[in-house]
Order: sequence, then C-alpha cells, then structure tokens
Amino acid sequence: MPNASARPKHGRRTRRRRREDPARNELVSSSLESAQQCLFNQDYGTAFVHYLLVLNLAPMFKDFARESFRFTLFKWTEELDSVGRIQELFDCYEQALELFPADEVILNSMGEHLFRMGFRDEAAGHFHKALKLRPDYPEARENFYRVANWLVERWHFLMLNDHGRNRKYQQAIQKAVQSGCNTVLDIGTGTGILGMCAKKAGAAEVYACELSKTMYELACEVLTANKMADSIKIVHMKSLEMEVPKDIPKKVSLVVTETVDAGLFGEGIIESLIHAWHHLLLPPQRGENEFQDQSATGRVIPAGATVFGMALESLEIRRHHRLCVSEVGSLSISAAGELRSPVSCSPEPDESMEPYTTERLSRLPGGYKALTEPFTALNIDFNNVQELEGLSSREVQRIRLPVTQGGELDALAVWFQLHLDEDSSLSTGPEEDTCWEQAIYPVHSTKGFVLKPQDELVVEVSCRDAFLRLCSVAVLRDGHEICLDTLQDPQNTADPVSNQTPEAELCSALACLQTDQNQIKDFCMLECSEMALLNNQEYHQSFSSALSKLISQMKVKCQNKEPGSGVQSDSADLLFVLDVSEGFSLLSLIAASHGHVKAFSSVEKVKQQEVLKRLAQSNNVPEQHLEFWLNNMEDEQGMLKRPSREKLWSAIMLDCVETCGLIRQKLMEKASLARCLLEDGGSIFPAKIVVQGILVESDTLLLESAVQGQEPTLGFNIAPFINQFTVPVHVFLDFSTLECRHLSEFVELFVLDLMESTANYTNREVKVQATSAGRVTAIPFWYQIHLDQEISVSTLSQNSHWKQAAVVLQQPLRVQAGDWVRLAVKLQKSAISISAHIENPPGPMEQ
Ligand code: 44T
Repeated sequence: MPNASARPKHGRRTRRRRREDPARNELVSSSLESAQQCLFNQDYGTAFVHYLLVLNLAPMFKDFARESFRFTLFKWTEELDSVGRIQELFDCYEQALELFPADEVILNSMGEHLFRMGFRDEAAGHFHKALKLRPDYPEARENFYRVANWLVERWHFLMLNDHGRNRKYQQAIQKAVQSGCNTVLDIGTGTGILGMCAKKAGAAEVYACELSKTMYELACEVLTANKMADSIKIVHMKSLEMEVPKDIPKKVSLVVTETVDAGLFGEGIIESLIHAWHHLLLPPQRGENEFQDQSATGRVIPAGATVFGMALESLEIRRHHRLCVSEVGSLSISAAGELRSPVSCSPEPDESMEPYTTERLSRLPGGYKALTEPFTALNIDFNNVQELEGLSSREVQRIRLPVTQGGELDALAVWFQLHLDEDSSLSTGPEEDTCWEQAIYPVHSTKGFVLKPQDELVVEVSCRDAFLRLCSVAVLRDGHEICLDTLQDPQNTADPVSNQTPEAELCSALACLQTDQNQIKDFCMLECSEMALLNNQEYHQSFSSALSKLISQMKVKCQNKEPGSGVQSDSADLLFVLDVSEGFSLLSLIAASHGHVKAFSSVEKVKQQEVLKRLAQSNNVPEQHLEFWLNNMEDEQGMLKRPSREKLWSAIMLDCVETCGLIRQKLMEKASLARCLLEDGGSIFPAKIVVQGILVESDTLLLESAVQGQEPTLGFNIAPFINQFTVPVHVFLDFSTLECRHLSEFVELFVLDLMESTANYTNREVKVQATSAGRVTAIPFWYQIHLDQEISVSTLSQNSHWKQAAVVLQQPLRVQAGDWVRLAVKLQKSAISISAHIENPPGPMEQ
C-alpha cells in the first residue's frame, strides 16, 4: 500500500496560491457538477473519478462531499466486485483512504471486501482501526468480533493463563542462557513472551520473528510497553525466509519456539527447525562434551518430543465423521454412496483433507472409551538435524497394539510430551491438568469395526508431507489379519463388524491386496457438522412432521379453491417448497418425498447434488420434483425469488443457526424477504426461534476469553495488549461438558418471530432470579427452534450438530441466592449482546 506519510505535503503558501487559481476553481466546480450528474445517471465509475479530482484539488470540499463520495465509492466497488476487477477495487479504496484516512465507514467497508477475498489478517486490521476511531460503531464491532477469533486465536489466552507452562519455559530458557547461550532467536514469538524471557535471563542479543501481521504488531506494542523494543529485534516474517546477515547479523546459539499444535507438527516445526539448523543456528554440540562453549554451539528449546497414541470409542467423534443412520426423516439413505468428513489420513495426501481434527478428550460429550493402552508413536530429537530430515523419508512404522477393552473403533487420539530440556517437559495428554487439546484421527470405514479384547490393532505411523499421520490399517484376530482399508467399497466386502468366518476374513484380506486404481471408490465429502446433521434423526423427523402437516393443510385449501383439479400429474397442483439452508441439506428431498411437492434445493456442490439425486431415485421421488435452485441463480439476492411460474412458495426453509451457536447473519432480512414470497397459508420453517440462556459461574470460559488477573505474566506487561482481542461472545461451546456452576434456571432471553415483522424488537429486558450464590461470569445461550406451533427442536439437544455460544461478562457479577438479575439483551444485526446488573433495590417479584 502507498505510504501516505511519504507523500510530499503541501505547504500553506502553495495551498493559498492554488485556491486562488481561477482555472483550478473552474475545473473543481465543473468536476463536482459532473460527479453529481454521473451519480444521478448511475455511472459510478466516472462519478468516482470526478470526485477524486475535486477532493484532491479542493480538500475543503471533503466534509461537504463525504457522504456522496462514500456512496459513489461503495456503488462503484460493488460493480467492480461483481465483475471480478479486484485490483481496481482495492485501488479505489486506497485512493479513498488517502483522502479520508480516518473514515471508519470506508475502513470497515474495505475490511469487508478484504475479508470476502480471504485476506483475514488485513481485514481485521481495518475493522480494528475503524473501531478504534469509533468504538460505538456496531458494524465494525460485529465484523471485528467475527474475525478476532482467527486473528488472535483463543489458545493465546489459554497459553498465557497456563502459569505452569509459562514457568517451565522461562526456567528452561534461563538455564540455557545462563549456561552460555547468549544469542537467541524466538521463532513464532506471538506476544513476544519467550524472547522477553531470554532477554530478562541476560541474553546479549535476542531476535524474534512472527508470521502473522496482527501478532507481529501486537508483539511490537508489548515489547515497547516492556521497554525491550530496542533490545529485541523483531521481524514480520516466516522463519524460513530469514537469512544471515540480512535479518539477523550472525547465527544464534539458541532457538526457542512453541510452534506446535495438537498434532505437534501442524505449525511446521520440522521444516522451521531444519531451516534454522542450516541457516540460523550455530552447529550443534557434538557428542557428550558438556564442556563445549555453549555460545559457540547451537541448540533448541524444546529439545524434542515424544508422541503418544491411543485407540478409542466415542459416539461423539463417530457421528461427526461417519454416517451412522440408514434412515433420515423417513427417507432411506443407504443409496447415498460413500460420505466422508474432510478429516482423513488417507495414504494419498489430498489438499482438501485434514489429517486430524482436535478435541479436548476430557470434555468430549458422552466421554470416550480407551480401547488400547497409550503407546509411543514417535520420538523426535529437535537437536538432531539428520533425524529431522530423515523423518519424511522414514519408513512407515507398523505398531501392533493389544486391545484392552472391546468397543467400536472410532478414532486414534494423539498427544505428546514436549521435552524442553533434559529435566523439564510439558504434556498435552488427556489426563493431565492442562488445557491442551488432543489430535484426533477418525476412522472412516463406513460400518465401523468392533474390536474385541483379544484382538491386536495394527497402526501405521508415518510422517510424509510434514504431518504426523496415524492410520489404523488392520486387526489381527485369531491369527487372521482383517484389513481396515477405508478405500475399499464397503458394499462389496464382507461386513467386518459381524463375526466373520475365516473364509470371509481371507476374502477381505485379499480385497486389501487389490491395488487396482479402479477400486478407489468415488466419495462425497461433507463437513463434520453436515455429517452430524445427517446423523440427527430427531431434527429431520421434526421437519418431516411439520412439513407434512403444512402440506396437508395446503392441499385441503387447494382442493377447496379449485374443486376437481386434484390430478397428481398436473404440475399446477404441486406445492412449491424452497430450502435455502447453507451446505448439504436433505430437507428439500424430505419435502419432495411427501408427494405433491416440487422442492428446490440450495445445495451447490455437484457431488452433493448427485447424492441428492441418487437418494431421490432410490426413494421414488420423481426426478422433476427436485430441482437445484442455485444452478440457475447467479447471486444470493436472486436466491429467494419465486419460481418462474406465477406460483408462490408454500414453505421456505431457512437454516437460522450456525454450527458455532450464533444466529446466522442477515437472518431477519432473509426472513422478511421470505415472508413476501409465501403464498397465503404458507410458512417459513422455522416460524419462530426462542433464545434461551442461563447464568453460570465458569472459570474455564474466563481463561479462554482473556488473560486473567492483575499479576503481570512472568513479570511482563502483556495482558492489556492481547486482551484488546477479547471477544464477548464465546462460540463452539459444549454446554453439556462445560465446567461451570449453574446460578439460575433456564431463562427465555429473546424471541425472534420469523413470520411476523411487527413482533420483533432489538432490545429486551429480562429478569432472572439467582438460585444460588456465586459469581456470574457468563451466560451460555442456545435456541429452541419452533417449526410450527407444536413442533420444535433444541440446539441444546444431545444429538444436535450445533454447539452453543456464551456471552462472557466484562466484569463478573456477584449474586446471592434469591437476587434478581436484570439482563439487557440486545440483538444487533443478528449478533446478541447481554449486560447484567443486580436489580437494586430488589425489584418487584414479577418477571
Ligand atoms: N500451541 C499450543 C500454540 N509461527 C500454537 O503465527 C503447546 C497447542 C499448544 N512465525 C498442544 C500443545 C500446545 N515463522 O503466532 C503464531 C504463528 C507463528 C511462525 C514465524 C514460523 N515458521 C512460524 C510458525 C508459526 O508462531 C505463533 C505460534 S504457532 C502456534 C502455536 C503446549 N496444543
């Protein structure tokens, strides 16, 4: 971006002289006139150019023209966006921001474009600036909250609140520096904490690098606040791009890093360390020579890691990665073909696949059953570059694990011990008192496999493409090997769940040896939440019942209106149903399966459409009764337009709640549009949503939201800086396993009537009585989704694909049992905010 401060500034004299220039004045006023004329003619591109000219020549018009200029900019960039002229779009914003560098509306809008284009970091920077300029600007606030989770990931708070981890790192660094490692590089410095530890321990030179722009800027602020801005040199780059002497003057004697994720290698630590050993670190200490000068050799903290694995059964994991049901809302779904979650450790690494997901096993809803003892999957020495380099070419390691408890094999879980040095280590294990999540490698074989106590499970451990991969490949049972290959066609192989005869086992073993590419079955990928939704029978059954009620009501009405026109083949009699759910949804097909219905699905992905078509066929739904709406539509606005025939929709299905637990953006706008498109007697599904919540005391939620306490972190001032990224609404929460004390009953917080425009409000006051004494730190909330008057589903239900959200209060509120708490609940652009106060003096005992 052009640097505004580098531009030549006009002195006063020049300005005055210019203002008096009559030719210039002429140009300004004619351009202004042209701008307005073009605006009137909706020629925004030309209007924009005229405005630029006017405001550059005559800045005194800035206040006068600000509104029209913004309007022109937004219209013009919308046009550029729609035709994909992205570079020009951003050029316009940059020109606009040169004229109005402190215009929060322009900043926010540019942020929105950046965000849509996938530049989250830059987008967030713009939202942040807009918000700093106008803290009460709701659009920027909402945008900022939406991106803050990506920008400064929530684990930063957990890490800084994990005093045990902080202290262990500090001690290990101190020991290394005191033993002579006096030049230090902190790779992935985050808030700057490890680099500051090195400096405080007395290191002569400390360098740090950070890949994320937001974190880099944050670290700079932290260093300044701790008076280390001059003594720690920080660069905004990936360590792999760093060179000596360009970025650091000479090789260092110590690299400190915590660039590890739940699967250990996911942040690229192997690659970073190989590069560091070749380019940034002094040569390693040789042999056991402890008296070698530490300042002349290099080492790494952490020194290495041990990775553990364990096989487990968990219904929660299963339902997010495999299809577990054969019927959904009275549809048979056995003809769906193979459906897979995008988390798969298949032998051919695929860009669209993640090898693992993460869970905190101690908080897994429904718990888990360990099927094997933990086993050591890998040991790695970060101080041995040959070992690091050999990792990716290392042969796949086969491990045989005795099954200790029978159960369905759902996943392999992985955690590790990080050896900071020879004396000290951190563990991320499920049993430890740490906040770290474990890596989960789900098992995909469609039908699952029930392990028995005498079995042995064969697991393959490999490390291609820098990810640690664990794959359950086979089971040894009664001297036979049963293959668990996920790529074979489950319909063509013997069912591994059943007690197979030795012959059948041999057959499946043979099938495993089949390497013909044709055997690799085509599959359709679904997000984990889509898979969980598909497995949610209650949800689909409720929809099916509500739809069937509506359809019969509408049919009766239809017959009353046009007696005698009830011939099924006559498409004039069909009811039209539109499902605008995002992602994969069976609702349109369920509607079509009721007969007399032409349903439109919004499923976009071709493979997913094929699944729906297959299911339509296998469930005897006529092909022409299921259509894909978006195949003919170009833009989202067109989505809710009625069918081409002069017939309005009988039902429109909106999916109102995001998996993360928040109301979908623009829900109420969509609902009001949908209302206009309904035929008389038609309905939106759902008709109404009730937001419910509860007062709780939860320290866990606090620890994940902000750096807690007044004490400086390891003596450094970090909290106020990182806490700028605190977000008041916590998402993806599992209320059923959240450690918390309930301080009230469930309470209705808000009602959204999708069928009624007048019934809605944006602010509501709710009074709730505390049932026991404590500190209200948060208000978890969820939704009762009313499909019609009688039928509803809750996003809190056990089998739901939804998670919950919680408002974390800025200040905990002390309550006594019996106190009335007044909640001010606000809904602004689909975003809920809540503030809580004690009703003081005690209010009337009404609610
Ligand atoms: N892990 C905690 C924290 N980065 C994740 O931009 C640790 C989680 C954890 N910068 C289990 C155990 C633990 N060059 O800000 C990020 C990232 C940056 C780099 C420059 C590079 N090559 C990199 C790589 C990453 O480093 C920061 C931290 S990485 C994420 C750490 C007990 N689960």
